[in-house]
Amino acid sequence: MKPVSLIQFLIEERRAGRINAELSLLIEVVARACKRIAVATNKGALGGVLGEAGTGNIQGEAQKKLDVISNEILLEANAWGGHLAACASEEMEDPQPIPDMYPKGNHLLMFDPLDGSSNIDVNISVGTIFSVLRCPDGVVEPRAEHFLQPGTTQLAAGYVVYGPATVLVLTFGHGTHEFTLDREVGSFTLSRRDIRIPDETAEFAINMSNQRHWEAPMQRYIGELLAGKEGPRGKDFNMRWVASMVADVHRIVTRGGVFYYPLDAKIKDKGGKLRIMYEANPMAFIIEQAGGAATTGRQRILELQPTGLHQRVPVFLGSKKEIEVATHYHVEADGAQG
Ligand code: FDP
Repeated sequence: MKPVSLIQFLIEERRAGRINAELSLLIEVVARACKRIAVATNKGALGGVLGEAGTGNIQGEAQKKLDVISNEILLEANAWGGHLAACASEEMEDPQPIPDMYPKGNHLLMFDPLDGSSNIDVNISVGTIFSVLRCPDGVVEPRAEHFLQPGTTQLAAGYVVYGPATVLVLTFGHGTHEFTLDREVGSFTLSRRDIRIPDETAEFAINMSNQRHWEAPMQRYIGELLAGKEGPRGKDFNMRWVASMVADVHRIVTRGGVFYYPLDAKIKDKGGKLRIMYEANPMAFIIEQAGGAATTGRQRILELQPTGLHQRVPVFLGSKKEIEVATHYHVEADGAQG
C-alpha cells in the first residue's frame, strides 16, 4: 500500500467534512514544531540541551533546558499562522495571546511541551501532549476562563513520543491514528489507522512507591492485581512504569494495558498529580477514541468541568474492562462511606 503522509491524511479529513482548513493548518504547524523538538531531543548532550534551565514553572517545578526550548518552539511556530486565538502551556501561568501584528484564528491550543522531563537527561522517551478547543464566540482576547471547557468539547488531541522512533498519535473524535516520522523524508507517515485498545489486559502502570499513601480502594485494587493467579482476579499481572506519561500511554495504545496516577495523601491537597487541560483531557480523548476508558476513579475525565488552567486530577486510563473494575472499587467505597 502507498504510504499516506500526515498532510494527505489531513486533506482527506477536510474533504470528509471532519475538520476545517484552520484546524488542518494548526495540526500541520504543531507537527512541524514537534519535528524540531525531536531534533533537539535527539542531539542530547551534543546539543547542549540537557540539564536544568535554572528556572521554575508555575507549578513550582524546576524547568529543564529542553522544557524551555520546546515551549519556545511551539509558541513561535504557532504565533503567526492565523489559526489561533491564544495558547496555554504547562510552562506559563497565563495564556499567551497572539501578537497584534498577526491575524487571529478561532482555536485555542494547550500543550505540555515536554512531558516526562525527569527522563530527559537519562535518554528515556519523553513527549509533547496537546489539546485543541474552539475559542468561544465573540471572545477576542481569550483569558484562562475561556480555556476552561470540558474535555468532551475538544476538537483535536494528540501526543508525540520522542523515542527510538518519533511517533505522533492524533484524534479528531473519529478514531485514533498513529503517524511515524520518516526521518530521511522529514514527514510523518500514517502507520496505524483506527487503533483499537483491547478491552482486557494483564499489564498495569503505576508508581508503586506511593502505595502506602493511596486511598483504601486503590490499595485493595492493586493488592488484588499483585496477588495474581492465587488472588481474587485469578490471573497474573505484569507491571511497567516509564514515568513519562506519553511513553506509558503509547504502550497502552500499542498493546493495551492500564495507567494509574491516583490520588494519594501526599498530593490530595493539589487534587492529583497530572494536569487536566494538557495531560488528562487530551489523553482521555485519545484513549476513548481507541475504545478504552478514562476516569478519575470516580467520574469520566472528559465530563469534568475544569476550574483552573493548571488544575490537577487523578487519572485512570486504558483497557476498558480493567478501568471499570478500578473505578467500581472507588465508587463502591464512596457509597459505603456515606
Ligand atoms: P514529569 O513530572 O517528569 O513531567 O507530567 C508529569 C509526569 O512526568 C508524567 O509524565 C509521568 O507519568 C509522571 O509525572 C511521573 O510521576 P512520578 O515522578 O511519580 O513517577
